Amino acid sequence: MTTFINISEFLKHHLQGEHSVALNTILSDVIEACKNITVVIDKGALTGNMGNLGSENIQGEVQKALDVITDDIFIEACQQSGYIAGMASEELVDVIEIADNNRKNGQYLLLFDPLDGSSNVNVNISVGTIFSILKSSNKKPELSDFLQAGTEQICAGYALYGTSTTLVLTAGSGVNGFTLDVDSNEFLLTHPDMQIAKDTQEFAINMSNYRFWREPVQRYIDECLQGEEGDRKKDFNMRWVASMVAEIHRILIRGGVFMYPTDSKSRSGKLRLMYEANPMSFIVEQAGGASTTGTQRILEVKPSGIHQRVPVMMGSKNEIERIAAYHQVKSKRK
Ligand code: FDP
Repeated sequence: MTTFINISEFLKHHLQGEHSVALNTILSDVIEACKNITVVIDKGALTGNMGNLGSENIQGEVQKALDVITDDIFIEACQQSGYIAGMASEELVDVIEIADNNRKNGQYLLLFDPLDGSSNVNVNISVGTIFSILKSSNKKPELSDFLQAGTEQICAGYALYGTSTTLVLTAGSGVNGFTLDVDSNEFLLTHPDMQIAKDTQEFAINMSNYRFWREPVQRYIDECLQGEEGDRKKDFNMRWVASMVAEIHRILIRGGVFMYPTDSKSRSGKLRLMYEANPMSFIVEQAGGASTTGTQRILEVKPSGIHQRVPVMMGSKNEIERIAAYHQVKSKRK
């Protein structure tokens, strides 16, 4: 039988340098939060928590009961390490203050989306938690301290609550994936050094938005759909789970591109820079993939707001470079 190393053993050796002690502590809280979230998600409809709350989050999206429950779990588990100076959640308008006695070594900021893809939760499709860790120059951080480009991230990761719970992490030296063993309640290293294939024949996009996209995105998708008979001379497959964590995990396992571009409805895309685009871009780049808004590397976008949205295209490097090149071609439209 194969024996797998558990996540705490792995992190003890893997995390090196000035942040290693703090990251070990912060990540052990994040791991606890993800285990607790697994429990509430696994209970499903049995707890009566699968419906809408009737409230909206900062993005104007209807909140599910589980959005709020998982947000509370994450905050509760992660606010007492002593290393976190402040937190920000996709679900909350303002940044989360940490009590004075809980931020003695408060040098880090934790940003998270506790339940990404939550519109899937009551139809039993995979959802996830995404997080990002930044350094804080301020022990009592203000909003402006959070507005750092993605290149400043020290660590990022996600938990995917799918057929099994999987945790995928990067601290800037590769990407590693762990599976939650339900017998020992431990995350075990099952996917060391994850790499995204440079080429792919699979794309993920919400096709119902086709008429709202800009020309470069329409061109790329048109060519994929033309398949062997078109310029690309190969057939493509399409997947759309409508759950970003599930799509990115698939891309880490077997390649592909994930796109949520800007469109004439939203103007800025749907996904959040700080809670979704940045952490996922860090992971994707660390696994040898690429990530762009179309015109700029996502990790270099200077944030203007904590809940800012950006167009997102990420995954297999050669395809993302092609999409970015299409954005350089001058529009033929008036
Ligand atoms: P959701 O609204 O369910 O939270 O984060 C936004 C997100 O899900 C992504 O996880 C997902 O990829 C996308 O929105 C789905 O968008 P569509 O509803 O347009 O399919």
